[in-house]
Amino acid sequence: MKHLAIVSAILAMLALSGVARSYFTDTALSEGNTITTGELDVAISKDGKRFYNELKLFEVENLLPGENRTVTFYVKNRGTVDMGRLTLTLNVRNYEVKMSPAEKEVDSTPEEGELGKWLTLRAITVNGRKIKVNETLNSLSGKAITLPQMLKPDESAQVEMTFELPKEAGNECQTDGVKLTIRVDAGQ
Ligand SMILES: [Ca+2]
Ligand SMILES: [Ca+2]
Repeated sequence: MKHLAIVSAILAMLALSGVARSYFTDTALSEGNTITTGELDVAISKDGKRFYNELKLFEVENLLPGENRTVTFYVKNRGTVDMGRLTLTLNVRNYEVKMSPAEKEVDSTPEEGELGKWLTLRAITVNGRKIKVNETLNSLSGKAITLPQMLKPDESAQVEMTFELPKEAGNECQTDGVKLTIRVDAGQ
């Protein structure tokens, strides 16, 4: 009986020391961790220096049949994300600037311009790399044209668009105009 009492006393001591035990400990802590999303921001410029989200880029005047004109502008990645896809979409609105006497004889629609039926986007050149387009502005209106260019953050590209009024264009598009809206869409 005495033997058993000693054993249980030892067990009780062990249990007590378990509650009060003390070892070295250590902890590492990391606070303030965040996950945010990047910014995709495309901008345009006339001179490649100052970039804007909205900007009129060019005005072409006194174009004659048989002539072509090239306009130049710049597109920049102002965000923090690589741009893997860049497209241009033209929206074309035709108008009559006025009805010249020669035009009146062949144009029966004084409210509606005819220039976009003839005016042709020959090519787009991006950083010296030319893509042939060869479509009239009316047929291009609303279609996205993919540019052969990727842009890393802070990179910009020079874009040239060459327009031509074919020599076959007749008097119906004398003193006509097109208003072009160019939308630049960028994607990852
Ligand atoms: Ca007309
Ligand atoms: Ca006309």
